[in-house]
Amino acid sequence: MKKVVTLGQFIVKKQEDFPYATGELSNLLSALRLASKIVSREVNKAGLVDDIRGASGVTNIQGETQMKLDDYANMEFINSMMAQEEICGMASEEDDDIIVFDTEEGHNGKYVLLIDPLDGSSNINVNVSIGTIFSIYRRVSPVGTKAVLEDFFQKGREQVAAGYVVYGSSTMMVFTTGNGVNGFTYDSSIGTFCLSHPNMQMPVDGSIYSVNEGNYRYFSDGVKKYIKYCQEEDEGRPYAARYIGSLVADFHRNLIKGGIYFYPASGMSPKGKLRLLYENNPLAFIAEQAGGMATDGRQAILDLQPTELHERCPLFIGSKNMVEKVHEFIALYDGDA
Ligand code: AHM
Ligand code: MG
Repeated sequence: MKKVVTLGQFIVKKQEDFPYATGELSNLLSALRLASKIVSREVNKAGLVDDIRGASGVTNIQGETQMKLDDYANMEFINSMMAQEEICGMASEEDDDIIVFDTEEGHNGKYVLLIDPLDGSSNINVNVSIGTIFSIYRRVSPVGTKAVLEDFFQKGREQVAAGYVVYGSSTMMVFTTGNGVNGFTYDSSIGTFCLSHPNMQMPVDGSIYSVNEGNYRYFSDGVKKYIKYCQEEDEGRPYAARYIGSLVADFHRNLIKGGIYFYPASGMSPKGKLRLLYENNPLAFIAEQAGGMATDGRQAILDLQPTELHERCPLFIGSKNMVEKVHEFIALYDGDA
């Protein structure tokens, strides 16, 4: 019988591979694992909560107020990190400012966490896959002091770990600590994430393109021409168009099958839609670790210097040859703009 490796065992094993590891990162990953299980449970009964047991935001029969699922996930991840002394602060898509943990309560740790607790908001109430995206950095401010903004404004290249959880036909956690990418599928019958996708590699080429083509008229000439290229009949094209509208789910499929996801700048949103710090950077780290590529159309996402907590930037992410191809079109038709 094949030996099952649980996420817990995997984390312990990886820690043993680093002789001077203190176990702090392992603790953090374990806390994220637990919070993900709780969020997964709530996501699975989302339909029940909204349609049968009363709508979000209203008081249920026990006098408890139902929370919107994205608020619930945010609260769950914040609470789970508050219990971890390794973390000195957090940033979340759901909160305008950074969350600074109290040093007097022992939060002197060396890490900060950035998170999109429940991405794919338009899909939450319609039973379509959604996800959590997270990113961990070593702080730049001195340990023992309160976390500051600079701890969060680091280039993606500095990430210590990054991952996502996709709540799909099954729940999966995929993450990297800079030494390859591994995927774990949640077996709800035993309450455990099991290693199902060791050492994930993104195919160098693919035949799927994922973009919200409804915005086509607002895209640059380079992006428009690339979309037409995807649709031409030649050398394995036309590609299949697949767009779920949940970044994690679209990325996850392309990671496994090969493909490209892009959310470009457009006349409507000059910097695209997606957030650099807790959407693009973590997925870019995973993509590169799996042999894929992620850019803003010209430059590697991981080399961009953040200047704002919730800043947006265009994203082209996926199979290396496909991202390089879209670059050719952008360079040719959009010049230096
Ligand atoms: P959100 O953080 O509000 O959920 O927005 C991010 C999501 C991504 O998951 C998805 O790929 C994209 O927005 C879809 O946007 P659009 O509906 O404009 O295509
Ligand atoms: Mg989001």
